[in-house]
This record gives sequence, C-alpha cells and structure tokens, in this order.
Amino acid sequence: MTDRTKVRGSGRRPAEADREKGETRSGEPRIAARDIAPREAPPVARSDHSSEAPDRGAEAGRADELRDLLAGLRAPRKRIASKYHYDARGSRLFEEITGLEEYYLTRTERALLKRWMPELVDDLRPATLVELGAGSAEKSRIILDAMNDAGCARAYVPVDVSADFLSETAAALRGEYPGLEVVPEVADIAEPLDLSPDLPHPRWIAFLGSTLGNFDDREAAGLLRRIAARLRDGDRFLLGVDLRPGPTKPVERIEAAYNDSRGVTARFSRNILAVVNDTFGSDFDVEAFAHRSIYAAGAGRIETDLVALRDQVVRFPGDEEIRVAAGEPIRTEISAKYDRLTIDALFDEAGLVVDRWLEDEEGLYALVLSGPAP
Ligand code: AVJ
Repeated sequence: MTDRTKVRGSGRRPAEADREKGETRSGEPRIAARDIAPREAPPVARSDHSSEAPDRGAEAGRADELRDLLAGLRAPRKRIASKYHYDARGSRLFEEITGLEEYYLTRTERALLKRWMPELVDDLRPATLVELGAGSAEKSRIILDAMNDAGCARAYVPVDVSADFLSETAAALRGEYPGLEVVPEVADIAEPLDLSPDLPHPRWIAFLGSTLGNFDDREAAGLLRRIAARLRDGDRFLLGVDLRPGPTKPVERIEAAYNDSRGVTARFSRNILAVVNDTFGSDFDVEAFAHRSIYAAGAGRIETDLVALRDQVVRFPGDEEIRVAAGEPIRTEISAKYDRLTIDALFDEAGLVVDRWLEDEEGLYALVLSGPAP
C-alpha cells in the first residue's frame, strides 16, 4: 500500500514549534492499534497493586465489581465503566474501528510518529522505551525502529493489563529486535507504575492512541502526576492526543469518527452490554439500545451513551433489578479532546513541561513530547 503521508515541520525550539504541522491523508494500511483503557484488567484479575487484603480472592473482587456496576446503573445518570467494552469481540471491533475511513485518529498518529520519531530519537537518544497500554506494540515499532537506527535502543517495557497479549508481543519483539531487552510489565495503568531501577536512561514513557481521553479530569491528572514522578532529567513523556475542533477541524469530523457509516462503532458500543451480561449474568437486551456519540463543546469531549429504545427491566443475579425508561441514556464512554491550552494546564498541574508539540496540517491530532518540570 502506498504511504501518501506528507508531513512537514522543523527542528525549532518549543516556543516556535507550537503549531508545527504535518499533513496526513488516508492511504495507511489498517493498523492493529490497541490501547490501555480498552483492556483494563478483567474484573477478577486485578491483583498487583490492589490496596485490598491479598487473600480476599477472586470472588470478593467480582463482588466489588458488581457493586460498582450496580451503583453506576442506579445513579440518577446511569453509567457503565468503559473498561467493559473489551472482551475478545470488543477488541476485534475496536481494531476494525481503527481502520475505518471516518476514524482518522489511528492513522494520523501513525503518520506523525513516522514523520517525527527518526529525528527526535536521533536527537535525544532514548535507551529505554516504556509503552503504556502496549497491546500488540504496533505503534511502538515505529519508535523502536528509530531507536534501532539511531543505535540507542537498549530496553523496551510494554505495559498492559492483558498478560496473554503481553507475552505474545514480547516474544515477537525479541525476535524482531535482537539485542533489545524486552521487559513486559503486567499492570493497570490506572495504578502506580513500578519501573525497575535497572532500566537505562534516558527513558521515554509513551502513552499513545488518545487513550488519555477515556479518563475523566481527575483520573487523567492523577495518571499524569504518576508519570511525571517517574521521570528524571533527560527522560521524556510522549503523549498522543486527539484535538478539539478548530479552523480546519469541524466538529462534524469528530462526530463522524464516533458515528461511522458502517455502524462498527455502534456494534462496539452495544457490545459493552453483552460483556456485562457475560461477566455478571445479567439479561440486558443488547438490541434494545441505540448508540449515540455527541461532541459536548463545553467539556471538549465526545460523550457516548446507549439510549434505551423502550422501557425495560434488567435482571441481575441475587434479585437485583435495574429499570431503564424509554429514551434514558447509559453513559458508556467519554473521549476527551485537547488543545495546547488544556494540555498546558494539565501538564502544569502534573509537573510536566511541553517540549515539542507536533500536529498534522489539518490540526486533527497531536504528539506531545514533554519532560519533568525543573
Ligand atoms: C481507544 C479510547 C482512544 O475514545 O477514540 C473508538 C475508543 N471508542 N471509538 C476513543 C473508541 C469509540 C478510543 N480510544
């Protein structure tokens, strides 16, 4: 497939680099992108950094998850945690989304990585790459290739909640990059991140895919603070974010990415109810809900709901019942969008300083390279 990606920019210093742009048009092959929020630990598998007593066991963990889920469904504005999107079918549907014409995020990020990683890596010579929510490491390969070419690659730490996925990825990468130390880390990125002191500096921590957008403001702030606390002088944090509407990015462009014409996103959305049914033994009628994604300009985010098509009663084991009225929404996901100001505010709070802001020419998406505040 031809790569028609055209990008331009310069190696200017941060102040002038603000609106550096590169252009991106489609034509990229489908990318198996995976992200962290997607595959957060399944309800029972969250053990490592849990503050709970270690011997409470899977059953207690499941009971907690059910309690949280029911609390969300009994709240005045019903909600289901977005981590429940990602069983095998949900992960497959998300991968299909990343290849959709309307879903510009994945291919734009990929084009930006291809455009910028060679020179940034050559300049800063990271020895360790830590990728949060590595999944199949599709995006990390672009960075790792650059590290290889620059001759600075020493260690790669894919962090993911899916242990199976992670060991597959690690095995594949060891084959592809002989001499690279691959140190997979099974962890929920919503928890504190433990990095071995042996990992060589400079280290880059990458968090790509605009997955930060799935966290609410408070969670995002906490996550960024924990990342900043891991950075030493010379280390960097690389973040990929989807941008808010602007002169060359109409709001319709964003809404279309979450309301694709083939209905893949709608299937992905409704799948959350099937996962809840499988996980907890409830009886949601998946077909009795419609997918709705709207850009909320004030909050600067896509808000995704499942809207009940009729009155219904959903049963959970233990005689728990949830009533849903016709037209009532259940919030299943938020996808926050950013701009230079919102990123600066978030980073400032977290103790991070933007070093390079790299966006495509249409102003769709940005890579933000930052370091620890002095
Ligand atoms: C993987 C969380 C970045 O919010 O854009 C895609 C997930 N949801 N289409 C996003 C998603 C609907 C995606 N993230």
